[in-house]
Parts: sequence; C-alpha cells; structure tokens
Amino acid sequence: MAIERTLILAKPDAVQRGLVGEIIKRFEARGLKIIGLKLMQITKELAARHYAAHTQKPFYPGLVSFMTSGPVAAMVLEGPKAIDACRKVMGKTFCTDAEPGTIRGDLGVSRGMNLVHGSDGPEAAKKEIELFFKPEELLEYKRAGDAWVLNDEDRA
Ligand code: D4T
Repeated sequence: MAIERTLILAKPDAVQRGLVGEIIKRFEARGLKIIGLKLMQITKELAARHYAAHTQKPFYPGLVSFMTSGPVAAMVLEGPKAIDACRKVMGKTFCTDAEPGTIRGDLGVSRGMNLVHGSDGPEAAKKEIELFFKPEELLEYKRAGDAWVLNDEDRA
C-alpha cells in the first residue's frame, strides 16, 4: 500500500472559530503523521495558483476572498492512502451535505465556509505541497507509537 502525502489547510473560518486543534486531533487520531505544520496568510497570488482550476467558476471571487480573509493552518500529513483517508475524515465538500462523524459534518453548517481543504489526488497533492511548503519545512522522523499504527503491509 502506498504511503502518500497530502496538503491539508484549516481554513480561515477554522482558525477564527478556534477549531484548529480539533481538526488536527481528528487526523492525528486516525494515525496520520504530521510532517509539516505552520500558520500562514494566503496571498491573492497563492490563492490564484492553488485554485487555478476554478478561475472561471462563478464562486471563484468569493472563494479567493474567503481564503485570504485571515490566517490558515497549513499542514502536510503522511500515511497509507493519506489523500483518500483525509478526505473521508473531512467529509463532503459542503458542510450541508457532509455526514456526521466528519469534520465538515460535525463542525459546520455552511456551503462555502467548509473549514478544511485536502488535496484530491496524487498530482494535486504534489503540486499543492510544493506551493505551500519549502522542502526543508517537511521533516522525516519516526514516531514512538508507529509500530502500533502501521504494519509491514502498510509500509510496503
Ligand atoms: P477544497 O478544495 O476547499 O478542499 O474543497 P473540495 O476539494 O472539497 O471542493 P472543490 O475543489 O470542488 O471546491 C473548492 C472550494 O470552493 C468552494 N465552492 C465550491 C463554493 O464555494 N461553491 C461551489 O459551488 C463549489 C463547487 C468550496 C470549496
């Protein structure tokens, strides 16, 4: 099973509502490993690059304005099938549609203010991690408890 990396953003609404710890807790509890973590202000230029696929969509101006409205907590998480695992922890895009038990389903009621971003595939993950983190900001280390989180099959 492939060990993957994914970019997660706790969005400005999560920071303003004091939910960063709650959001990180859910990924950590699942066993995902934090290899990069920082609080940052997204610029209009970075938002434009990150959401390049959505430039022509009607919701794009509002999305950029929201994502640049305050700090975000950016992180890179690592684990077996981490991209899909994180998206399942996050729930469906709009909080209104997200299942209970997910971040969006438990903590939000809005469509657009959906608390968290996670890369949606391996290509996006690679691009987004490079966009948000310098190589030296990503740390490789062993966790004491990993023997009880991952077995040889997970690591293969
Ligand atoms: P992000 O990218 O924020 O993790 O969300 P998703 O991967 O789950 O969803 P997405 O790329 O389709 O949308 C990006 C972002 O735009 C907002 N949005 C989206 C919106 O405000 N109105 C809309 O109609 C859509 C489709 C929410 C997430």
